[in-house]
Amino acid sequence: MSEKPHVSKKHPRAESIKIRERLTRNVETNVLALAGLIAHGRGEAFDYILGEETTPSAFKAITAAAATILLAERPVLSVNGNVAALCAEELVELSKATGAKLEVNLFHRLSGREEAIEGVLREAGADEVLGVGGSATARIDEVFSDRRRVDPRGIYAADVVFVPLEDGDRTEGLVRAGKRVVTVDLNPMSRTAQFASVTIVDNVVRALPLLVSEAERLKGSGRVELQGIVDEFDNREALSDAMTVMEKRLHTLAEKGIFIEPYDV
Ligand code: PTJ
Repeated sequence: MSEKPHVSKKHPRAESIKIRERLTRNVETNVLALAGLIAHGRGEAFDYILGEETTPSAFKAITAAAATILLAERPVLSVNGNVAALCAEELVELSKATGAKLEVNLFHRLSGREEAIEGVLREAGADEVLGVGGSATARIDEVFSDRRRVDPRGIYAADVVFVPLEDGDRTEGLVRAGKRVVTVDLNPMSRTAQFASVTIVDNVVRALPLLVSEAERLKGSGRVELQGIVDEFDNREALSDAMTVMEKRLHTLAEKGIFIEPYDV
């Protein structure tokens, strides 16, 4: 086990360091792929530029995401190592609030990882976890990585798939296969962010609790109201807003050059 460094609560990056420690521990338990650490670093860089808070347009996307999942007939929440490490409880809560199934689907299908992730989800309260071991027997031809192997009861049959913190081509493949895709991605320029039906440009750590409470709030609503929310949402606008927030923030900071205040030790 790696040693845990002492980090003062007053450290200005204490939260971010705690999350990194959690991810590192999850590499040791086989939940997180090593590449997951690199993916997180990329996300953090975008979060820094975004201002590390949920923007109003990300919140709109969260509401549209909740409505999309609630409207689905066969929704599935796809779980990889990073989201399992960061938000297992919220994924289980979202699954219970919406009736969506949980399926492990990995880019790096290394031995023991699916079972390790299943363990984390079950510990967080999941009753059923699809996609583990021999159960990923179906194949989505439109997807070009190992992620094409899916559970026939889950992603294969799904009409809506939630794929938070995702890599490259899969979203495109799922959309080509006729599914609606909801994602959370801090990089509004990624292929996933660009091809999804609903992209929440936010950190999963902030977005998932909000998504659960929006799903809880909306679950008693009628289909017409939910459909209205979905129809009103425009992903192009959401991505454009996220990029504009980043551009404006960089512009404001660029005018100052030095903007960080020293902190009291
Ligand atoms: O567990 P596996 O084997 O399925 O692998 C999962 C990873 C994430 C390693 C794999 O899918 C991958 O390599 O992903 P990418 O291509 O690095 O894409 C991850 C995307 O998520 C990038 O656009 C990051 O900016 C974004 N991201 C990283 N951390 C966060 C994030 N978005 C939201 N919240 C985060 N905490």
